[in-house]
Amino acid sequence: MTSTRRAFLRQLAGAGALAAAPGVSRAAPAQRRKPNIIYIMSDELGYYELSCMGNPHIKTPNVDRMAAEGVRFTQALAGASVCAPTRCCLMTGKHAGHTSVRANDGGTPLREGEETVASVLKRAGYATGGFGKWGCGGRGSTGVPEKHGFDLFVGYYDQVHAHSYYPPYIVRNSEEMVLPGNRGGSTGKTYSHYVIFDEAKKFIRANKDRPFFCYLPVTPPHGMFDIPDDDPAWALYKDKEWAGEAARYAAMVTMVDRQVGEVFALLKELGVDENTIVFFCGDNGGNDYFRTGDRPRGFLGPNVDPKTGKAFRGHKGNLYEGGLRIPMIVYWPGTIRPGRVSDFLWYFPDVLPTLAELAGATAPKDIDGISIVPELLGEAAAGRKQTPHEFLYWEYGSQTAVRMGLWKAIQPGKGKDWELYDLSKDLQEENNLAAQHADVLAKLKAVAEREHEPARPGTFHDRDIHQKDRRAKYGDSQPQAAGKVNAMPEKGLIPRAECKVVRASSESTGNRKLARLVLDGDPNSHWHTNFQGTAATHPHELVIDLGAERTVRGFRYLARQDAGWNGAVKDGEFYVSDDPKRFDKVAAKTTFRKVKTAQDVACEPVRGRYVLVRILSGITGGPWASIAELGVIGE
Ligand SMILES: [Ca+2]
Ligand SMILES: [Ca+2]
Repeated sequence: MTSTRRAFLRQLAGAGALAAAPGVSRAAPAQRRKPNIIYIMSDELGYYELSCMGNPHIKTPNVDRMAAEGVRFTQALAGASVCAPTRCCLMTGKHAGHTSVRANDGGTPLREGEETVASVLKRAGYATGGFGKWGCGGRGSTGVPEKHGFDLFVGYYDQVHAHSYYPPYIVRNSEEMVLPGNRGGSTGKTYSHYVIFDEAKKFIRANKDRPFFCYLPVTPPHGMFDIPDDDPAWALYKDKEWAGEAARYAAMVTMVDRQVGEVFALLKELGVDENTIVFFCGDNGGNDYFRTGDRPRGFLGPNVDPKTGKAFRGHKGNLYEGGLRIPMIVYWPGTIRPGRVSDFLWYFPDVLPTLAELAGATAPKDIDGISIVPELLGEAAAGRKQTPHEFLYWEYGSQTAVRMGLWKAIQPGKGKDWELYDLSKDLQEENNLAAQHADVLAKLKAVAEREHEPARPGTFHDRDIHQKDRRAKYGDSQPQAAGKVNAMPEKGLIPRAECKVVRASSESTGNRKLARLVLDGDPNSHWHTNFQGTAATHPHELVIDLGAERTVRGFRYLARQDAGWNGAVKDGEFYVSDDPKRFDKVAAKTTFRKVKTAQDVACEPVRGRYVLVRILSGITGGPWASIAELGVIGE
C-alpha cells in the first residue's frame, strides 16, 4: 500500500464515512468529504461481453482498464433475471421475495415511502441523480424516482417507453422533455441516450463540490438496436457481416464503454477522481441474442466463456446462472487495490447497505443485503471482517432459487421438481444432485419457503399518463396512431374468409402474434415467428388451405404495419399443391421490397388446394419472419 493511499484511507475512516467495527467507537468527524458514488448499469450486458473477458467481437477498452485498475467480481449476481425486478432489488436492498416490484410489465411501482439507495444517501447529504431506465414505477404512480430520494431523474420511467431511442419525449422528474425531430420507434433526429448521458455529466459537474450519487441505469444495448450511423462506435462494426443485429448491439456496448471513459475524464477534470467510487455492471444475465446454427448461444456469446467454450446454463429470464451472472467492476483510484479479481459471492440487495456504509449513512432495518465494504476496500480500511451471506434468494414468476455457499437449489417452474447443484464443481448446472443430497436440498427449500412473501406493489393515481409513455415508444411513427395503415387490396384474391392457415413452422405465442393473423383481414395484426427463448430461424413456413382446389395466379403480401421491420420478408418462395404435406415445385420466387404497402407476385396459373409460403430471409437481417396479411390471387 502506498503511503498516499494509507493516508487517504485514514482520512476516509476519520470522516466517519465507514462504519466502525463492533465495540470500537466511531472516530470523530473530520474535514474530508464523503466519497462520490457513480453506479453505471448497462441494460442486458452479458458476463462475457467485455473484451477483458476474452470476447472476440466486442471492444471495451475503458471498462477493461477499469477492471485492470480496480476490482472485478466473478460472483456478483443480479437481484433478478429481468429488468424491473432486478432494479427493485438494487434500489431497495431487498431480495426478490420481499420486493414490491416483481412483475416485469414495465411500470409496476414501488409503494409510497419505500426507502431506496437514493433516499438513504440523500439523508446523508448527497445530491442524488438518476439517468436512464427507472423501471420501478411509471409516471402517475407511487413509484416515481423523485418520490424515492432522487433530486433529479432523467430518462424512461416505463420500460416499454425505453424500447425506443427516438421517442418524441423522455421524462424528467415526471415532466415531459421533448426530443426534437423524434417520431418514435427507430425514427427521429435526437438519440435519447445522448441526451440522457449529457444530463448525467451536467449533474456531476453541477455537484462537484458536494458528495453526489449518480445512478446511470443506461438503456444500451437493450431495446431496439439503434445507434446513430455517425457514432464513432458504429464505424468499428458497420462492415461486419454478423448474424442479425449483432454489429449494432456490439457498437452500442462500445458506445457505453466510450462514455465510461468520458466519465473518468470528467472526474479528473473536476479534480474529484480520487474521491469517487465507480461501479459498472449489467442488470440481468445475458440474453442469447443473434443465435445461429453454429452459435446456438448467440452470436456474441454473452454466457459462453470464449476461452473454454463452457457456458452458463440458461439466460435472461430464468434463474440458472445464465440469468443471474453479470459483469461487475468497481474502481476507485488510490483506494481499491488495482487488478484484483474477487470471487466473493454477493448480489444486488447488497448495494444499498454497501453504499450506505461508504457514505456514513444508516441503512433501513428491513433489508436483506449485507455491506461488502470490507471486501471492496480491505478489512483493515473497513475496520472489520467481511461477513459472508448465509444464503441468497431469488424468485421470478414461478421460479425460485436459493444459494448457500457452493450449493444452489432451483425450482425452474411451477410443479417442477427442485434441482440441486454444487457450483464449486458444476458451474454449468448439469449434474442434478437433488437425490444424493436430499438433506442439503431440504435445508435450501426451507429457506425458500421462509423468504417468500406475496408482492405488495404500489398504486397509480393517473394511469393515462403512464399509458401515454408506453405509447410514446412508437410516437406518431406508429401507423395506427397516425391513421396511415395500408389496407390489403382484396381485388383478384381468392376470398380469404374461405382460406385458413393449417401449419406454421413457428409463431410467437407470448405476445399473441399468431399465424392465423395473416388472414384475419386486419392489417394492424401480424404473425411473428417465435423470438422468446431460442428464436426460430429461417426458413419459416406457412401452409394455407384454400378451402377447395383453385386456380392460383399469384400471391399478395402486406408487411407488418407498426413502426417495426423485424421479420418483414425479403426473400420468399410460394408453392401450390394438392397435398398439404408435399410441395415439390416452386410456383413463384421473389425478393420483396422494404415498403409497407401490399406487394404482388405473379405466377403461371397452377391448380391446387394448398399453398406453402417459404420465407428465406428478412429485411433487417434478423432470424425472424412477420407478415400482416397474405392473399392468394386466383379463382
Ligand atoms: Ca435488462
Ligand atoms: Ca392481420
